[in-house]
Amino acid sequence: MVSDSVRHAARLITQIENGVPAARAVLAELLPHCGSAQLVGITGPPGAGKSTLTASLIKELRSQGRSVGVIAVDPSSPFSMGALLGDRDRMLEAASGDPGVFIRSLASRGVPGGLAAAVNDVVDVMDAMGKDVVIVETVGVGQGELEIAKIAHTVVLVFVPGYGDALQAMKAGITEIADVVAVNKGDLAEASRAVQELRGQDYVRHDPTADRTWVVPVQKVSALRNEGIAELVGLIDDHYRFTAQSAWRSEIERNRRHAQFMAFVTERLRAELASIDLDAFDAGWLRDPYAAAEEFVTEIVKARADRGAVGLAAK
Ligand SMILES: Nc1nc2c(ncn2[C@@H]2O[C@H](COP(=O)(O)OP(=O)(O)OP(=O)(O)O)[C@@H](O)[C@H]2O)c(=O)[nH]1
Ligand SMILES: [Mg+2]
Repeated sequence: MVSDSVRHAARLITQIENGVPAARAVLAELLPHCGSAQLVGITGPPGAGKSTLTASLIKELRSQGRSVGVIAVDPSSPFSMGALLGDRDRMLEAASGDPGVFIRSLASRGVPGGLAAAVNDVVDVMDAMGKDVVIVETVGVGQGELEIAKIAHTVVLVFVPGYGDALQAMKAGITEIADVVAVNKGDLAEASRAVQELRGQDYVRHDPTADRTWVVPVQKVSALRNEGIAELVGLIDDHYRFTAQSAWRSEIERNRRHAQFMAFVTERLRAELASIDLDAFDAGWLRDPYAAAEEFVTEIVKARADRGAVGLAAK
């Protein structure tokens, strides 16, 4: 039995995905009910075991009586579609009809306002539904992981032993985004060495709002065998509590609203600009498109400044 609220949420998420304007009014109504969910990002290279780990996190969190929302962000390449279906199977098995779990995948293709904003919107939906923890799984290649870092309270980087060339990139990723490192496939022999090597590095995260640092813990897990999962949840919770001891956590909330604001402004301006009839302008844009563009933007900024609004240039 699917409850009405789940049905509403599912419909709203589809509207968000398709950029249906009406969704924004509903989201605005949800906002006062947001802010209590703990947001966890799971990222890492393809095949690291993120989905398997998410499935075991669901099980662990449920055994602690905590409700869970999951957003699986599907990279746009068609080849990943099979993997995604596999992901969903694994997660659905973990959820198997449990009303305390709500899982949605988001296709990164063609979300009009951009994927990061859509993920933020869906996080709000799950937050307003009362989910205690919302997990966002993305493949950490390129931009995805940086954007997720701005969405989650705690980013778990899933590391796999024996990745060779990827190691350096992973290490860069640790310093940039990881709050907690999970060395997955701990059942494989190489895992212990990877854990030792990473623990020797003492990665830290700087609280952007206060003069203090968080030492990034490295936890060995086996998602497949459900080992180290309770410990990992403990570390995620430790980090979440740490963010509450300064303005760090509210800074994360600010970043999420900022991403939504910017995404919408960008989308709206793009639509407005597309409807401009350049032939009605003087021909300056034909001779020097950049200078004409600069002048055009300056005019808009000036118009805002003239009426006392904070200008775009007011940085
Ligand atoms: N030995 C071992 N294999 C694992 C473990 N966790 C996941 N795997 C295997 O690794 C493969 C990839 O797992 P996924 O969970 O799909 O990895 P993913 O990071 O979600 O992959 P993408 O979403 O495609 O990027 C699967 O064959 C899993 O069975 C583990 O703890 N130990
Ligand atoms: Mg996956």
